[in-house]
Amino acid sequence: MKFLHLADLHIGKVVNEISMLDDQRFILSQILDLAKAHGACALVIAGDVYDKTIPSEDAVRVLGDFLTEAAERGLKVLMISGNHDSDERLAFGSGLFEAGGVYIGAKYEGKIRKAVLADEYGPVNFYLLPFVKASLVRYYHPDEELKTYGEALRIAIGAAGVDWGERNVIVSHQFVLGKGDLPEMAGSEKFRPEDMGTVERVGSEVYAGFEYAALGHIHSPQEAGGPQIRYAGSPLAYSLSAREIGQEKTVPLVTLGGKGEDVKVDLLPLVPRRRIRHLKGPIAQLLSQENVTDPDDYIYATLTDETPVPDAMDRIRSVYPNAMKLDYCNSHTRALEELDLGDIAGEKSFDELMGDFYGKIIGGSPSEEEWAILRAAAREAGVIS
Ligand SMILES: [Mn+2]
Repeated sequence: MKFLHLADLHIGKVVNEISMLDDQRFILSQILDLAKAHGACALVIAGDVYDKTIPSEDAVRVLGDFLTEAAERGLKVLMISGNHDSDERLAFGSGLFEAGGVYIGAKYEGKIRKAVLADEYGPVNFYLLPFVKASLVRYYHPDEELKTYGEALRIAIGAAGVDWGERNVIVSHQFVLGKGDLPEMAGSEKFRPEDMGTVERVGSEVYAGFEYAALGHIHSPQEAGGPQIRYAGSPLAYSLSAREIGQEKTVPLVTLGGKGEDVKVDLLPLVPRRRIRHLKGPIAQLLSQENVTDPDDYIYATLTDETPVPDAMDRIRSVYPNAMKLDYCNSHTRALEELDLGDIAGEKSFDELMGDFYGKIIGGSPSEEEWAILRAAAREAGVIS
C-alpha cells in the first residue's frame, strides 16, 4: 500500500499580508497529481488543516474542493486536527464523510478513532489521534497518573487496543523529540521550542511499534527519531525566515509491504506556484534587467544602499509585483545593531532620552502635543510616574 503523508496545510494562511490561497490550491492539485502518478491510494493529513480555528469561507471552499476531488479520484483521506484547528468544526460531518472514504479524527473523546484500509497483505489500521493536551486525556482517563504530553499519548495509545500483529499507522500532531533532540523548526510555526516546557515534549518512543508515524506540527520536513517517524513539513514556505526561504518542501510517499517488511519512504519534491526569494544588494542592481528572473515570485528585498531610497517598495513592485517585504542592511543598520542601549541610556532622564531619540530619528524636538502622548504612553508602561 502506498500513501502520501501531508501536514500543516494551514489553509487560509496569510504571509506578510499576502493570501496564500491560490498557492495552496495550486500545491494541493499538484499533490493529487503526485498521488496518481505514484499509485498512492490514500492521503494522510496530520493536522493544522486550517490556519485558524474559524477559517474564512474561501479557506473552507479550498478544503472542500480538495476533499471532493480526492474522493472522486478514489483516494481515501485520513485527517486529524492540529492545534490551529477547531476540533469541533473540523469534526463536522465526519460521520457522513466516512461513506466517501474521508476519515476525520478531529476530536479526542477518550478513544482514538481507527480507520481500516486494506491491500493484498490484509488490513492496515490508521489511528487518527488529534492534537491533545495532557489535561484532555486525563479527563477521559481519571484513574491514570499523567502529567506530561508523553504520558498522555502513551495512555491514549494504550487504550486504543492496537493489535500489534497487524500493520498499524498512527497520525499525530505533537512536539516530538527525535532521539532526545529538539526538532528543527522552519520559522513559520507559531511557537518557539525554548518556550515549550518539558511537559509538552513528547519522546518519539511513544510511537514505537507502529509501521509508520505520520506527524504534523513542525514545518521543516524531517525524521523524528527514526526513518518511519516523520514530520512531513508544510507543503509551502509560510515565513520569510532564513531557514524556510529556499527550503525544499516535500511530501513523503510511504510504501508499506507485508507485516515485518521494510517500510519505504520516498520524499517527492513539491514545486510551488511562486517561490519566496530573498534578494540583497543596491536597488539599482536588484532591478537591473539582466538580474531579474521569475518576476512573479514573492520577493523579500534587503537594500544595501547607504541612503533611504525614495518609494523603494513601489519601485520594487514595478518589477516584482508580489514583493512581500523590504528592509535595509547598510552601515546605519549595522551601527544600530551594535549599539549598547544600556550605554546610551546611562543616567539620562526620560525626557532627555526621548529628546535625543526624536532628534536623531526625526530631527528637532517633539511638540507639546507629542510630549503629552509620549509621557502618557510612558506612564501607562510604568516607565515614569
Ligand atoms: Mn502548523
